[in-house]
Amino acid sequence: MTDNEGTPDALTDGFHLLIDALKLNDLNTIYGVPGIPVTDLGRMAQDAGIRVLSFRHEQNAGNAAAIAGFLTKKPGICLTVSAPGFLNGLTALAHATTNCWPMILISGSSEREVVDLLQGDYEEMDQLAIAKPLCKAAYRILHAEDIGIGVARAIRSAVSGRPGGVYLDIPGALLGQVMDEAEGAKSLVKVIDPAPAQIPAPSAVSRAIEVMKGAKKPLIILGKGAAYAQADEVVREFVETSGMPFLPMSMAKGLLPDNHQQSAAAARSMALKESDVVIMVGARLNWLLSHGKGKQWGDAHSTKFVQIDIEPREMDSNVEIAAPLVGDVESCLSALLTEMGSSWEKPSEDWLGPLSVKKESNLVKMASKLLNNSNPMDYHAALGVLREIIAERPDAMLVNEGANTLDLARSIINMSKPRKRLDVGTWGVMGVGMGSAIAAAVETGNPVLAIEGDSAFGFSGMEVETICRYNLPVCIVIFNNNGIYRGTDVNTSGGSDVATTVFVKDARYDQMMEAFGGAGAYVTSPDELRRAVNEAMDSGRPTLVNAVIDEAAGSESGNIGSLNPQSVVSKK
Ligand code: OXT
Ligand code: ADP
Ligand code: MG
Repeated sequence: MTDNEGTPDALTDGFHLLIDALKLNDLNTIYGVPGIPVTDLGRMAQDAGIRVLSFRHEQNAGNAAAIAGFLTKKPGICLTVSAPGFLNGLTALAHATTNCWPMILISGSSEREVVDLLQGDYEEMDQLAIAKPLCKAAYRILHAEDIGIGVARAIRSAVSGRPGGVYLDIPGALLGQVMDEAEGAKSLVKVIDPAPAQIPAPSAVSRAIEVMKGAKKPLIILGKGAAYAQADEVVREFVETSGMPFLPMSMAKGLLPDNHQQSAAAARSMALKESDVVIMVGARLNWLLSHGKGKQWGDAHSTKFVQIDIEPREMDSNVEIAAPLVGDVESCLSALLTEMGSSWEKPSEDWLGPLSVKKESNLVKMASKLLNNSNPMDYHAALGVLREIIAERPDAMLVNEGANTLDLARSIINMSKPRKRLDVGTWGVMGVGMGSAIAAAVETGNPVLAIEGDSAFGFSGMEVETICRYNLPVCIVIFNNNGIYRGTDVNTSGGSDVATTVFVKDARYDQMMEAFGGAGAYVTSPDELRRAVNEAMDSGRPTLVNAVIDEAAGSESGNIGSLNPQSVVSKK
């Protein structure tokens, strides 16, 4: 190509256009694993000032991108190679979609001509077709001049309405396609107002107010959609103006401090069972809330629901919603506040009094358990220590997965700021821990405490090398009870294999961190645990604390043992 004077025109290519399109939209971090055909893309992105974090497995990179989406309201970017790398990333993309977090999985792929004739290309797979049912939207870009619009479409799909995961298919040849640099620059799109406010209809607001006014025992449930919305001030104002007790779902903890007077978290069962009107704010009536019916809700099917959600199809998903309020959390709560005015009648002591008695009794029961100084430690003894450490560091990020390790940490460790608690989410999925910890450190710059069951940690444990490589301020505490739920199961067949839930006894996970230059600690008492974790959180040095937990202390599946099907046939 030449211009009028005969000098060569400046050229660009697919690599540069993709990088420029991401940067133009302030997407400045990529989580991924390099390889054909995206190795140079990662190198060039790094060279262009994007932070490119290379992981040891795509699922962990994808989980990092998913959490980055939750924390920032911008799509987290995960970059993978074709077929196997793509599939490794796909679980995380589905996880992001299920949790309503924005994420874009960008995967290199083989050429259409070869894939569609099934001619056996290197890592051949019809990735677009496979991704489609597992995410919110899936696109393929075939021409360099479409990269700008393709990336824009992916961003808008990920963050607008109910957020979710988007797949972007990048055939290898696209990256090498060449076009005029000026034309290329013109083809890029800066997405304007990617997640527009969604204002609720005035009639829907009035209906909600009427239902709220009729309540004798109202309850607010805050979900991780409310945390995602970053409408923290309005949420606080709504809760405090209403005077209603509130329950935070796991990742909504800290939206208002857990020690807030109106928190009913320590009287959860009573609050759910006895409330007559429940205002759902960015939370779904899924399995985590017993689908809004049954014993947990007092069996009478008399609870009336007001539901605030950006997704209209969420309404009536499980039970009738008396007052659907479709819109974003900030707009809906602001509209409610306007109608409530300054003289809103707060709930009566007939409701708040007994609730607070129940709450106090659970708090007292809990307090005594936390002082347990047993050796080996039980969950309460160890979590009592970590609770203090988090209380002293309100800005620290808390990552949490496991079964007992998850359920007990959720109720024991108070959160005092929004979006500080990251856990297994809607699927209860193990393996999100290290991806979440890495993204938490990268996106916030704050110290991270990852409280991990020994099984949970194993799903993404190799990323300790990644944590050391990038020198991230992550302290992992492994609750080592020698297995899944407990380390005490026996193989009843009499064979020599250990039981299916049991691991190598007294494994030295701490040495994994030491192998890569981080600090390891092996602790058996609350005092040793306190010392090791404080030192790690203060120094910011990558650390793994192997906390020995009584192998008999846990229960099957933690708090959700009732979900296990029971066999009625006795074989012996
Ligand atoms: O009101 P009542 O009296 O009822 O009391 C409640 C509260 O009021 C009270 N409370 C308090 N009291 C005092 N003070 C305070 N501050 C306080 N706060 C609350 O405490 C009780 C309980 O309150 P809570 O927790 O709020 O309420 P509850 O009833 O538990 O809430 C219900 C739920 C459903 C909302 C809640 O339980 C919840 O969110 N659960 C999430 C559960 C979950 O997702 N679990 C993870 C999955 S389990 C299983 O699937 C596992 N696997 C299989 C597997 C998975 N998941 N993924 C993949 C990819 N492959 C396989 C595996 C392999 S777990 C697992 C590994 C497990 O082993 P580990 O070694 O990792 O872990 P360990 O178990 O430690 O060994
Ligand atoms: P939890 O597990 O904490 O109960 P869920 O993930 O089940 O939370 O529910 C989150 C809900 O929040 C989803 O239904 C989602 O559509 C909704 N949501 C996400 N972002 C917003 C927003 N900005 N405004 C309103 N609703 C939102
Ligand atoms: Mg365990």
